[in-house]
Amino acid sequence: MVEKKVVGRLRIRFEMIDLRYEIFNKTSPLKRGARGVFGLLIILFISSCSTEPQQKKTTKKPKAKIEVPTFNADSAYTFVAKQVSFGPRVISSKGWKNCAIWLEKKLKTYTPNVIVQEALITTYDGENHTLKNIITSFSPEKNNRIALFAHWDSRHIADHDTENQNSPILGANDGGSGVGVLLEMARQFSIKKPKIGLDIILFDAEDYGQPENSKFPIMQDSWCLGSQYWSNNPHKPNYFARYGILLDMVGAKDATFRQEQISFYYGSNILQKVWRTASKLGFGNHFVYQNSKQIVDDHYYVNAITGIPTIDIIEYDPATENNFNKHWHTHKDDMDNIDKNTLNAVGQTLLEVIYTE
Ligand code: AHN
Ligand code: ZN
Repeated sequence: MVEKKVVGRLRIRFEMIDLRYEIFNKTSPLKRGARGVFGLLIILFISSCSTEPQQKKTTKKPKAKIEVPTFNADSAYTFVAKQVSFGPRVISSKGWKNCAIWLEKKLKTYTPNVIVQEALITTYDGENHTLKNIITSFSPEKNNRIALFAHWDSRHIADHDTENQNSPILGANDGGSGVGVLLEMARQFSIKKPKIGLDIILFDAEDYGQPENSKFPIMQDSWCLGSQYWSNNPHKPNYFARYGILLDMVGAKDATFRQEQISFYYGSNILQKVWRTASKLGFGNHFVYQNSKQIVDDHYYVNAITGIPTIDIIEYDPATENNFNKHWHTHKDDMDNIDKNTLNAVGQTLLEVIYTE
């Protein structure tokens, strides 16, 4: 029954097609002539349209070339040295207090829009502290914005050193370098205003994470306390940025950066943009087209909590056991661990990305 019905319908359809075919072929000569004239008109119309863009091209003004400022690596280096001069920047310590005062003051010379966000935290060792996230905004009224992140604290212990493991480190590279690059960028933004809005967010208490041999009960999410707080409590209600870039350990000699897993998962297009820009500028020796394993860093919390796609530019050293910089979490992470060429590669790449947005 069903089959018959279908066959019947099919037959009707075929018949209709036949009918249309016949009508088409049996059109009167008058109708065919009219169709020819109409076709000619269409061809004339299309050809007149197609010449239009060419005419426009010749009268169009050449697009103004965007002047991207030159990153000053000497200035960035000085900013790293200044932070290190305060000593270790461990939460609640003297060096940390003085550095916070200096950072706020320095950033206020570039824009009045500087906020110090404070929050009570308890670290894995049961201590209570008030953290300070230092947040600077350029063109805060703009919706089209990018967020730049780094952590400004330094580690309270040297758990990867062979000596003096219980004393805090200077963190020239781990802490100082990312902030140094961002301070120099802030200086550039104050000289030449980019088209887009920018937020420079310096996280506190990134590096107070629980060490492997800790005698305290295991605490989840003991690292990145400043970024966790900010992600849950952004400095502005409903804050959003198109994307974010985190800088961590961006100052060591011959440092290489790989495409880190979490960054790739949340922001592969940003990774491509940054890596492509770096190779265009001749920094392909630093920005290597290779993947690296996932690193739980501030960008992980920003991605997971805020939904702002954020990448991490972080040194990857295949020669070390932990794949971080060879002086990672040791007392050798001092100014001797900082190289202006690396600061420049990162800073100039980011300026190019930002000013061409
Ligand atoms: C961990 O070692 C879990 N994350 C690396 C994040 C980090 C530490 N960045 C700088 N210091
Ligand atoms: Zn660290």
